[in-house]
Amino acid sequence: MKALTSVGIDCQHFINGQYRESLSKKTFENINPANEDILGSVAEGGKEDIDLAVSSARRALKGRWKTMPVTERSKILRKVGDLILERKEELAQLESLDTGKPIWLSRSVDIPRAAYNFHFFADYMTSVGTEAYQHDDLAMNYAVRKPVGVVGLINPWNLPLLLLTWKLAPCLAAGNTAVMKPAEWTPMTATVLAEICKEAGIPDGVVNVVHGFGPNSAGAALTEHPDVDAITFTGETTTGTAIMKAAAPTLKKLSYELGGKNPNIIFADSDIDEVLDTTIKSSFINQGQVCLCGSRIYVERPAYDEFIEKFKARAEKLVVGDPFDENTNTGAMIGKEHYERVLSFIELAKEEGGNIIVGGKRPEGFEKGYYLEPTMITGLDRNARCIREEIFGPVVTVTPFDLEDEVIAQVNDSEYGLSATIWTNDLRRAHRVADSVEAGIIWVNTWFLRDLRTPFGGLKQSGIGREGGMHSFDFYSELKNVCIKY
Ligand code: NAD
Ligand code: 6OD
Repeated sequence: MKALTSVGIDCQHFINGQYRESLSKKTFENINPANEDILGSVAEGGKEDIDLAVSSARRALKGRWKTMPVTERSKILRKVGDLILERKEELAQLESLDTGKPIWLSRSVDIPRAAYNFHFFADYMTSVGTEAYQHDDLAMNYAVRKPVGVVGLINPWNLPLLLLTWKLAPCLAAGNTAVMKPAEWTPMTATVLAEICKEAGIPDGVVNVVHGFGPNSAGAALTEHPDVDAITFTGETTTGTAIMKAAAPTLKKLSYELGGKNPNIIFADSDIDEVLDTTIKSSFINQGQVCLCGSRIYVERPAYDEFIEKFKARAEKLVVGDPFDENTNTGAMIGKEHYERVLSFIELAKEEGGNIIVGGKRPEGFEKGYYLEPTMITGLDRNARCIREEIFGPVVTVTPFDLEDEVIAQVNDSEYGLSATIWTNDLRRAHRVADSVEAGIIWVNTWFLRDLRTPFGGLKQSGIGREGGMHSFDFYSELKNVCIKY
């Protein structure tokens, strides 16, 4: 592993190509969720740091980044991906320290995918075109793509580098400059990414990072800033509402990837063992803290008892523990406040008449750290809060159903519409149910199988707009139409 030279474990802002402390000199502590130790200090950004970062991004927008030939910009972005891979082990360790996720997960998913986000958009950008329309014999119209300008990127803590790069790569590919506000609980990999971007040849001021909190802090200052042209946000639905209000007076372009309460619909004609291989992951990977996790499981009645028995047996075998132990299946949850909130949902489930079939408590032998046994709850009514609200932890509810129409009605009776998984060997039913379920992303007989060209995003309260391939380019570009009269 390369030594942690650039940032150590203390995190500073990165503005105009330089690491720097907050103008106020304020810092806050970064806590290791696995043992509650202090990992280091983080610069606490405020309005004045955001002002500095935005003016640096604005200046850089007039520089060579925007006018650079696409092939050159593409080469630099490819280099960012290469450097992420070169520093994969260091980044994986920082990600697991910050989040409490198992090191194997950081090594196999978070960091390789962060590199791939850059590699993918570096390639994709070289073939992005625009529209042209011949207007009879009167005129020719053609559209040109321009960068939107200075973009604010606000990110959550669950997949810190993966989600940040998912936004940053297309943002830069389209010629914009960026001010990133990583989640306060996970500042480390974003701090290293800034250095990587500089090393790859991205000019100073194009990529800026300001750490800090959301409301009344760096996050709010970024969304309110009159010189920021667009905000791309991934996080909770309620935060999305706050950002929309703050961004309204300056009419910013917005892209939202928000919360979910994703259904997993299992028909009895499926192979239950194959279903379980994936469903255990879609329930508990990353301690259930993935927006796409299938937290509401519906099982067709003939398969229900077998599913419950086998799911319980598999969940009991999962090893909860030290994120740096290679045998750990699920590590620690992100922090105290979130941990207590998830535990309060388990208490609520009991009050709502639910049965805790497996899990529901801190595993034995852990006095410190935010550990929770993988938890399955049955017996809840469709109006129970645990069925309706996003818990965002290793907690799933399981409900039997008899009829296809009945399960579709239950599944769609939700404020959310991010993703859904359908398990069946009946092709016609797969098409029918996929068509009827209200979600932006549907997986049939699989889960989280990603092709980065596809539209990614949610319906209803789960988001606005789509990311991925051309959809990302459309968000990060302004289209200008030129009409030339013959
Ligand atoms: P969060 O909304 O609390 O915070 C996300 C980011 O927003 C953080 O950087 C935070 O500091 C900032 N923020 C908070 N309040 C703000 C404000 N008023 N103004 C500006 N910025 C503000 O979300 P979280 O707890 O970090 O993440 C978990 C949530 O994210 C879950 O709801 C999950 O479903 C969702 N999520 C969705 C997707 C998706 O693709 N749809 C992906 C990952 C996570
Ligand atoms: O795979 C992706 O592109 C993506 N945005 C995943 C989001 C996961 C949410 O936690």
